[in-house]
Amino acid sequence: MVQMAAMKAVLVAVVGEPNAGKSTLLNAMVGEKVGIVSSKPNTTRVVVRGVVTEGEVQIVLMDTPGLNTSSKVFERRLVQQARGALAEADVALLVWEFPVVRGREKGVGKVVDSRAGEQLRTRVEELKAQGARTVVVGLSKIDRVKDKKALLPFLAEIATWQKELGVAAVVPLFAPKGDGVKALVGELKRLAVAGPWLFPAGQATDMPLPLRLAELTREQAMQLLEQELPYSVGVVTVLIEQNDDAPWLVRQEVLVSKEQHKPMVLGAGGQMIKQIGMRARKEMQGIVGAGVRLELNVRVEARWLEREELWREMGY
Ligand SMILES: Nc1nc2c(ncn2[C@@H]2O[C@H](COP(=O)(O)OP(=O)(O)OP(=O)(O)O)[C@@H](O)[C@H]2O)c(=O)[nH]1
Ligand SMILES: [Mg+2]
Repeated sequence: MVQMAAMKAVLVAVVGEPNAGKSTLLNAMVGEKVGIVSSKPNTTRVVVRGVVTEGEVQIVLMDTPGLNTSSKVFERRLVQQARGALAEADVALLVWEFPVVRGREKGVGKVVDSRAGEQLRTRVEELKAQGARTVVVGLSKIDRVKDKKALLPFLAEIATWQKELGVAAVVPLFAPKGDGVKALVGELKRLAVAGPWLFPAGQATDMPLPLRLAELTREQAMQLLEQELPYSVGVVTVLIEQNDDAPWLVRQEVLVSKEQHKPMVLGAGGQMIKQIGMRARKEMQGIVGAGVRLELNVRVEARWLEREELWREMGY
């Protein structure tokens, strides 16, 4: 038991461009799938909190939708959410995909973009202007830089302005493999201040279970569906029946905004929805620690992306 008086905490907003690797990093730090991940940008739609408790320190991470501007009502809402998390946080963790460019000579492959330092500085300045106090930079996808020595001039360049801009640490990461994750947790722990924990030790997230399970289905839809379809899909959990000695029953509705999208989500002979369901069910079992029977119904809900009451139903 940690004595109340010894407790420390830090509230961290995880921010960055769409597809930078924020949710992957959050999951790696928490050690459990909290946020969903796909290779398509704008996967995260809701501020997801993940909790890391180590020793006397609790780090609360708020995963945010990628910060980009958009005129669409729904996407504007995502930008607002990310800004809100930033204002609330003690630390902004900027997940920044390390820029690589194709080498000029044949066969050189990808090399560090020489403008990387300048680009990062601009990004940090933007964050400060948006109200970030302390910034920690996670250099994500560092596995794409084959020759790590090529990073040295970049790191030397950022060292010249790092202090002045309030950047507490810069940590190279390959989150899917876990590289750099411990170091990053260590840096965030150093920024914690005396104060009570927000969550009991052992709790990984405060996401309500229906939303968490809906997100797992949406993750598979994001990964398996092509083109514009993933973005028009919403998932609502309508029933969770917890059973002691039988599989749990989870019933969900998969919403699409157009009639012609429905057969695409179902797939030929129902193959697509079956795939989505099978994969989501596996993930769900890992989280609830019991067998799950998953029922999915595809429903056309015209323009759900523009209807706030439906976002609320989904937990956004
Ligand atoms: N090669 C490589 N890929 C990564 C790394 N981290 C994440 N990815 C991949 O990058 C893609 C995007 O990852 P996400 O974690 O969903 O990115 P995000 O920043 O949360 O994206 P949004 O929620 O859309 O803003 C996925 O395909 C990940 O598997 C990394 O360190 N190296
Ligand atoms: Mg994400």
